[in-house]
Amino acid sequence: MTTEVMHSLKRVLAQFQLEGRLENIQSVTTGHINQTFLSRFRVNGSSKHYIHQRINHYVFKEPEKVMLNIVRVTHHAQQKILAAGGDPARETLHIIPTQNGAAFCQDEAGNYWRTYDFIAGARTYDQIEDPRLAYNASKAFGKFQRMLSDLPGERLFETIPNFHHTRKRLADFSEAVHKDPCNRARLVQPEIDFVLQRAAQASVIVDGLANGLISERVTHNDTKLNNVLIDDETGEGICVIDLDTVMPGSTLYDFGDAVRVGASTAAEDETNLERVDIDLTMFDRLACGYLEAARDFLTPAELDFLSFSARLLTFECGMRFLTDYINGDVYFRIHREHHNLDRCRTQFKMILAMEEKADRMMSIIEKYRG
Ligand code: ADP
Ligand code: GN1
Ligand code: MG
Repeated sequence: MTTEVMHSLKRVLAQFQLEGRLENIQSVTTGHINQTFLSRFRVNGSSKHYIHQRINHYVFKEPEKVMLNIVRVTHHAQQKILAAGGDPARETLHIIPTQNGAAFCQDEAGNYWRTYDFIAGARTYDQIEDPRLAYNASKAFGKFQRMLSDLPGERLFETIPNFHHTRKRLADFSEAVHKDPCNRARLVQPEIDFVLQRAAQASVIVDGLANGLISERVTHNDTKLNNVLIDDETGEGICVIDLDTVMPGSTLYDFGDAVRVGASTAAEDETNLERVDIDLTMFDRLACGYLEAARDFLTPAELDFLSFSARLLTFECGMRFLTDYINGDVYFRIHREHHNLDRCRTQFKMILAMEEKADRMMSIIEKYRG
């Protein structure tokens, strides 16, 4: 971190109600969207940590609305956790207010910042290999949906409009191919064809939501397993984090996206595609954990589409990576050349594997749907 960045970070931190004397700040590098920092303060001889995040203003055009949603969602979660005899300090995010009592502040360049208490004794895993942890992480998402199923008040803001509107994502993709601003479309014709062959799938869940077959609910919408903090000692999924996209959606988005990442045998950006497959043991654990928490509030239509949702969300994400590659990598943070194309290819390889194992995935859902 340069001294200049450090100085501006210190000015940002001074805007929040933090206890003690700052000892250290470091960057947390997981995640493709926000910028996250971990700070350590000295308070009466012991250490206290905080998480500071610069909200990605390109992705979240209205950060105020993001924070209004998060305030409501965490407040509701705190009450539910207390009522259930849990520990709200570990089981949901806690926003640290600014000196003026606001949930966020702006720096001199106009960037938006927020601070959370750091939840200690737990960590996130970019790739989960232990089936028990996959079960626990998936169950945490089910419990999260349940906790928010009676969120009072108005509909939450859509922090990214049409975030999982797969048909609109397909339209954005077609537009990118048509405009081809970086002359990259010629490099990805097989991937473009792959999308076009599956274009009809893009309408399944959006049409279901529009005609009432599938219920709209408050969902997380970004359920990579690394958005669950796993307790270091018990291995339980204690807290669902990364709440920027909590908004009206479908439970199918959350389950499908958790499978996309959690049941893959390889990293999202693996370049050796032979390593990429769907691990049915992991899929079994994800389905079991999620359904244990969510089975009794899901409708038969939602249960019917669970297996398909994994394919659809993988398709949508692969198409988004491809669109961003064609557009010149303007959305997802990349760490090497062609990174978004590598990510796209793993998603498409996962789809082929899921298409091949569709019947077995269906039987696993049947086993747990009750
Ligand atoms: P992104 O949107 O970039 O994925 P996240 O909100 O998921 O950002 O945060 C990035 C990482 O920071 C997480 O994977 C987790 O390891 C860590 N983290 C975030 N919030 C907390 C918290 N309150 N306590 C502990 N660790 C956290
Ligand atoms: C982004 O923020 P992060 O890294 O958890 C993206 C998700 C994608 C994911 C792919 C707001 O998630 O939608 O599925 O990358 N988040 C946003 O890895 O676009
Ligand atoms: Mg995250």
